[in-house]
Amino acid sequence: MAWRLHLALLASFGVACSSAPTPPPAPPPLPPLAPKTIAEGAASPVTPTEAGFVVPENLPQSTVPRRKIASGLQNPRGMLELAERTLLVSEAGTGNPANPNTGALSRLEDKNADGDYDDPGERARILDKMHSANVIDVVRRDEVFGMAAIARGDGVVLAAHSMFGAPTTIFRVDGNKATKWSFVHGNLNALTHDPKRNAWFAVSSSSDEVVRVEEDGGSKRIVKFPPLARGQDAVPGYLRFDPATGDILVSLFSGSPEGEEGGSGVELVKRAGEIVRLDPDTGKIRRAVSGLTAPTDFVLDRAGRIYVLELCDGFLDPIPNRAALERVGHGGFRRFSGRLLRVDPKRDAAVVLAEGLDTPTNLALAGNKLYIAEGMGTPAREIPGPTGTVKLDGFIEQLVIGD
Ligand SMILES: [Ca+2]
Ligand SMILES: [Ca+2]
Repeated sequence: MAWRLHLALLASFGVACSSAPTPPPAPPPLPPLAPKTIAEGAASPVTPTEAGFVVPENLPQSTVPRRKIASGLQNPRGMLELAERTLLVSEAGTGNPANPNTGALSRLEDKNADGDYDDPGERARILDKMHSANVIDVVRRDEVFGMAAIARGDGVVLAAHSMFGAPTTIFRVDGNKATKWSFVHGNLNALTHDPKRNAWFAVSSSSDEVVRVEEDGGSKRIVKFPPLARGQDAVPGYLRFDPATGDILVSLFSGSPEGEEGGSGVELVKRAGEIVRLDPDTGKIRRAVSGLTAPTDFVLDRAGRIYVLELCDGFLDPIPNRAALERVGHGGFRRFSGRLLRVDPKRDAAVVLAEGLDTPTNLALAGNKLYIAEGMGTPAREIPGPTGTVKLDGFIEQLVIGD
């Protein structure tokens, strides 16, 4: 996950700009977007095309059946289908400070072909004992950091270990082996390969940047996002190359208008999240989709439609201290209220494909199969479930999307 960082940490952990003598200046703030946010009578500086597609409050449903294919995971994040019935999965770990090295990168293989990855001998560790941390003390929400993004491009598979307020180590994965590929300052929550420029880009969530990442270390800032309409940090969480336009699409989670040190931890703003288009050559940003609540990962299909996750529909039950983890509660993000939307910007249309997801963070598309990683937070703590208290579990669901 992405999220915020102390200003002091920001100052200490700014992204290194080893290959760029002068990073481009920060662009001016994006003008306020939704007509509701513009004072009556004021001339709107936003043209309709700049506003992108605004997701309406009430969306039509077109629910697609989904199936749990892996459970008992500890904060599953990045996923990649390596072959039929074989998945590469990163787990951020438990976030338990008493046992801090619980993250992993694993190869899951459905050897008995029963449609799940839960049977004995179906999981092999590629990286083990990776550092894992819960940021309750900083953000008062149950969020775990550790192994995160997985991405493929240019004939290689990369996986990132990305800590809150610390540098990121990127590994190259070959079969059952992972070797260090790069080491970059900044919390790189997602990676994407751009075949047009033959470059790797990443979001540095805690510093609101998109950076170009080089093998063997070093990065170059492409853009630093300005604050959103209510002054909150943009918090870029995920990004994908768009082959149709050559742009990089970036989801902006939207931070708290109080900052992470103010408020109780649940002041996040509903429907303030966006997906924006970034031209990495010029740094120009345009809105593609707005009106999203806490958008996390997204993928594009061949028709240019965007499948996007919303982490939850509300922010409640903050966790003032670790002892409060013992209480049944949502822990900052309303459990089992996440959604998968399909947005078709060309047709100005959006539909709900799945709801009731439990804090979904990552998506992976393979053919017409979509994988969703869910269950963020402290594993086994008691949380409100759809029909009563359940134990928090990390799991992956799969659904099949139509043409
Ligand atoms: Ca199986
Ligand atoms: Ca099974």
